[in-house]
Amino acid sequence: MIGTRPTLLALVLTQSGWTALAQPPAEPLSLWYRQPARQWVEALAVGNGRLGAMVFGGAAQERIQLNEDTLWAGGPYDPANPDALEALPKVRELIFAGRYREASNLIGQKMMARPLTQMPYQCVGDLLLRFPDANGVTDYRRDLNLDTAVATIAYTIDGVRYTREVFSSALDQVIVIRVRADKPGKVAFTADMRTPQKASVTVESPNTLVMQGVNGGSRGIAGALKYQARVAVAAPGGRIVPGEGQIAVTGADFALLLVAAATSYKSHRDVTGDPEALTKETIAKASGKPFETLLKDHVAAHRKLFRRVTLDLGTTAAASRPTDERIRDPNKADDPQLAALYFQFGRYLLISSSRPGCQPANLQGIWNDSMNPPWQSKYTININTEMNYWPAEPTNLGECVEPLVAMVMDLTETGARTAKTCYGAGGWVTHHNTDLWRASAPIDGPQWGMWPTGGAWLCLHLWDRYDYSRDREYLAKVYPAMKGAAQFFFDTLVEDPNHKWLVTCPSLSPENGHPFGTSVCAGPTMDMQILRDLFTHCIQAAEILGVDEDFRRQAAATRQRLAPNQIGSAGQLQEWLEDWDMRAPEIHHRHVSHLYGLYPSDQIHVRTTPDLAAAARKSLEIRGDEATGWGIGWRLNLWARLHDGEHAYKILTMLLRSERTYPNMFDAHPPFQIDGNFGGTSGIGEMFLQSCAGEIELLPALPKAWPNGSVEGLRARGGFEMDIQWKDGKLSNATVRSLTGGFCRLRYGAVTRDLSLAKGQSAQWDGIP
Ligand code: FUC
Repeated sequence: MIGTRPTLLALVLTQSGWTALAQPPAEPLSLWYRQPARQWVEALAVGNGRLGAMVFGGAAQERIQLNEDTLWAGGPYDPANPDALEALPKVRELIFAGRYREASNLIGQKMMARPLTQMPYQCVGDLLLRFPDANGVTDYRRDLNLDTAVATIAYTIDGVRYTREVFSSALDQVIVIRVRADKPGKVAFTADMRTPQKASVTVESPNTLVMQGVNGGSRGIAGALKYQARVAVAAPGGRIVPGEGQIAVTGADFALLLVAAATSYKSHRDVTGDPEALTKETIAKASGKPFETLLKDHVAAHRKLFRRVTLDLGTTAAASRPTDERIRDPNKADDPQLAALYFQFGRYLLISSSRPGCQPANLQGIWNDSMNPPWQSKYTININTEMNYWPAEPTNLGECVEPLVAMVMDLTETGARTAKTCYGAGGWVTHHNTDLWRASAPIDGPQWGMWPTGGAWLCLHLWDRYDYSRDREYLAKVYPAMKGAAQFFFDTLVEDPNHKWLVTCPSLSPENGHPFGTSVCAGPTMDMQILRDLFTHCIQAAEILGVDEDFRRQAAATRQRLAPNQIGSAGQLQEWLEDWDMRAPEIHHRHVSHLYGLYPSDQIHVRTTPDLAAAARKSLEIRGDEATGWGIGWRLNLWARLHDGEHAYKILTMLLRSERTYPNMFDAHPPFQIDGNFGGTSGIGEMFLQSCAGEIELLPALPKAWPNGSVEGLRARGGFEMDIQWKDGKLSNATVRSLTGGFCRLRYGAVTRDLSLAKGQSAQWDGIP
């Protein structure tokens, strides 16, 4: 039930006397706190994929910070540098001559995007509710119920219990806020809005606040978007008094606020939308529904996705403490439920920031209170955007990948221009970042931006969508994008004069400098691994679709000539063509790009390529455990793939520290970056189930800390859904369901079981030979 709370109140002695202390929410999958948010990373995030809100929960003032996922700076633009093509042969010559710094300088002069950085994702502004007489608050609680996707604030003043609920409805496309009191006529506040955008706030009598504005320009790219946010206020039993830029509510039994927001963005090349018409229509539709219906529909739409997976790692007394205290506590061993909560929070965030029809989740999902957020809150595709989607397929949220797929389709257009302008090549290319406008040229500077393999990595997600769903019709739609990505590399791979391998050039191993004063090089290991996957998936897709025999042959022949994975003198997996690893200036670098082959790919696997897996392990040991939030997230997945449950668990506890997890459970790079949340969710999942190297492996990295538990609803490649239970550290039962009909091989330790299941059929297995 929503809005319930235990009636039992604890009492604490404060300076002002005994006061009631709020109890934990009834729903264990909740984040909760005994005080309002003082800073943004304490506020609670709600979102419907497109509209986001950060809810602060103050008693005297509620701040609801708003986002709309198409409100970015700038307008359609093409940053590809027309001087690049001419410089390309010289750049390659310098690299193959070992004159890396000179190559880097020439790239800096001739090949980088204009402008050199991309457009920032920006905030809409704040909705502020100011409440009179907020003194003497007792029994305060603020929570976010992950199962209903509703944030609730409740407190008592003078014997009156006040409650506020906030959610962002995917069905009705509005943020809904209800303010209630348990005595009639007690609801009173004023509502107004503020924004750092070029915008005005007016009142459309009698009950609607309207913010309208235009987005800003950035780096010489003019703003081209209009936007509007509308807040409609209803206050049954009370009075609504419109004022100058604000609306006052007095004497109401409850109040209902509906927030709509939209921009004129229609696509990366079309900005002719009508935000006024859109927001008016949305509000008109939603206003026709009573609160209970809005809530019921919202909860149903959320649960349809959220409830597909359950995870039980056991619950201890620690789980009843407020979330911020649990995160602050260095002893995580006593609190197994925190890991389960973190896992589900990642799923919650993906559902809330990446629904079909929206923009993909950016560096901050959709939550950002700034005009110029860290790294512009863009799509960084040399790890971060991909990591956002790592949990999507395995944790049964395949639909949430749709915005990423749509973005890749856009990039095939803009990336084809960049391929032609900068490389004289066919197909399409995207470097290490993109933005709302799908900019695809190299940015920031040679040592970060000169990496042509971003689009190819994104294609892994196109393939995975198929591999998990086995939806042939979908595959036919995305196959041309995969083929176009491959085409670019057919046209641009060059022979490395030393070994005669085919390599990318210029490129780099994201964003790690080698011993020669830059990161620019030829054929970094990661590129070779990504291209091996791309060509393999292209061949498989073409076979399934029965098309393009010549192309398949070309892909196979090119794959054959890529530089292989190599083991270096320290026993490590080499990051570069040459054995430079131990001489690189930052051996503890946060990126572990050459380990792509181990995770997310399965080219390197403990069973199928044990020597390379041992080398990958060595590389990981040399790199060390400490890193940024996402760096730790990646390491977690890697240790799970190495089947080292104890090390994976150690890394997870590092991620759950207050240094890497803010009080509101957002990941701390620092600063906030959402990829660590998603990498964490995916890594926890990998500890229970790995679907790779042609098998579905159960409990491959189960740590001693979780001797008993269960996980239900995880997905595996081939269209399978899995439930797994374990007891005393051993598999006790597993159920596999086939969603599409097909063959699978289950594995538990050394024992395997081959199964052929019809569509809809399920089977049980306890892992005993
Ligand atoms: C890459 C990383 C940084 C950061 C940025 C958004 O450049 O190296 O750590 O995550 O993306």
